[in-house]
Amino acid sequence: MTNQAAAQRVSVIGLGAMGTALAKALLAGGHEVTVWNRTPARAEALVADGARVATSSAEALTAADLLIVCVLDDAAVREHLEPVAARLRGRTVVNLTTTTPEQARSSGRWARAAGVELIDGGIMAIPDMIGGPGAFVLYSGAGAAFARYRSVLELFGAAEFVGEDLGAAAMYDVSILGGMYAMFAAFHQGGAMVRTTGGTAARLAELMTPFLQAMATTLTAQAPGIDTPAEYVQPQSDEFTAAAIDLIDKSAAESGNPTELYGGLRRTLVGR
Ligand code: FVH
Repeated sequence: MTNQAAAQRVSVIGLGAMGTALAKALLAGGHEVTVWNRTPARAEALVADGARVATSSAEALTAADLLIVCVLDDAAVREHLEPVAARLRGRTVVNLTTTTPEQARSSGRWARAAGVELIDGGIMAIPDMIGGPGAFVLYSGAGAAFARYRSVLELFGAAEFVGEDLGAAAMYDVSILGGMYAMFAAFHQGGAMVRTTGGTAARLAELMTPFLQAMATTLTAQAPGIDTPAEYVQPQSDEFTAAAIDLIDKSAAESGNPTELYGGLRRTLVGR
């Protein structure tokens, strides 16, 4: 990835697997990076790459204009940011810690009161992917700050701004992950089902993968059914979809497998 951002002073708070990858991407991009981690040993490896190590979170949080926070959870974020809120006025915080949408909005309330520009982010990548072509990160919140720092944030992967509502990035994030887990659950259930016929999950994977890839390309065409339902003519009737799901449910029951997955799918897709 090429990135021509002017060198910025950036602090990274949290050097777990993901925070370390983010700090490395910033250093590789030529930025002046201060890092802090609760367990100091994790920061040492980054010194050789050019990072400066802060001795406290407060020091790191006041050492730069752009603050990247990537710790375990919302409680850890608050533990370190709220005590120094008064010293963060005018700075931009990009919180890449996974939170719920409501936690992100709640952080927005203290940030507004403190004069901090807050951007919430959802990372759609694992640490090894950071800075590579497949990685993307969802952002929401302070749009002007996002525009200002976009080229820095693009060092992590493609930067997708999804709205000024601070909860938006987290909501897109959990929705995408929900799609992934629904697919995994259906594969695990299907694997158990085909094994009752002498088949294998490995063979199912071979056959299911290209079919699901093709089905994924229909999501955009289905979106108006959710966004503007009054104008949408669905290609398959609810009766057809309900009957198809009932057939899967019956096949699961006949093979001695659980059926709760399909009841939920049916209620979501056809409302009953
Ligand atoms: N790793 C991934 O694939 C996912 C991709 C999607 C986004 N997540 C989220 O990123 C956050 C950090 O994840 P991580 O992979 O870096 O997690 P760990 O390697 O377990 O590191 C956790 C760091 O959090 C620090 N920490 C925990 N509690 C506190 C606290 N109370 N105060 C300060 N820091 C805290 C921990 O410090 P230490 O244990 O080394 O002292 C690590 O730096 C996370 O929200 C994922 O959901 C990653």
